[in-house]
Amino acid sequence: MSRFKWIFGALLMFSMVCAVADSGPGDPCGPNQVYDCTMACVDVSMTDGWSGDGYCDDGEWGVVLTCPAFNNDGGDCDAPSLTAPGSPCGDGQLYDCSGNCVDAALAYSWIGDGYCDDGSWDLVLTCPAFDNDGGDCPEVEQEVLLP
Ligand SMILES: [Ca+2]
Ligand SMILES: [Ca+2]
Repeated sequence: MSRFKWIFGALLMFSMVCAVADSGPGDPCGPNQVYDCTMACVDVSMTDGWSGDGYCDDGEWGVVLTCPAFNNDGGDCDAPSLTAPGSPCGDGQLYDCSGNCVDAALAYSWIGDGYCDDGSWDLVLTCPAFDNDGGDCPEVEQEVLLP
């Protein structure tokens, strides 16, 4: 009898493990709740209402919908905009950090030249695509290092 119970228990454990493994993003995890792409249990209203709302839900607002189960957030997180800083916009030209089409050679010659190009001289290079103007501009937020 005890052996039978042990087998039954093992089978129960096995089926529970399988049930958990079978769950994936989009599957229910409670009343009106489903798993998001990180398997976090969130309200259905968030996954249904936020998919395809024009905002990329990659975790910034607490819900991650960037997976096939949510159709990659209804397309909200598709390829970066065509005006992304550093993207080419013509012959020898690229977009600066404000989305203006500027001369690529000029932009690159200004990166790290010691002047902070935050728009004062037309070009805006203060974004990660240009390594924050090669370090010409002071960081807005300095991390305070504690001794
Ligand atoms: Ca969205
Ligand atoms: Ca500069």
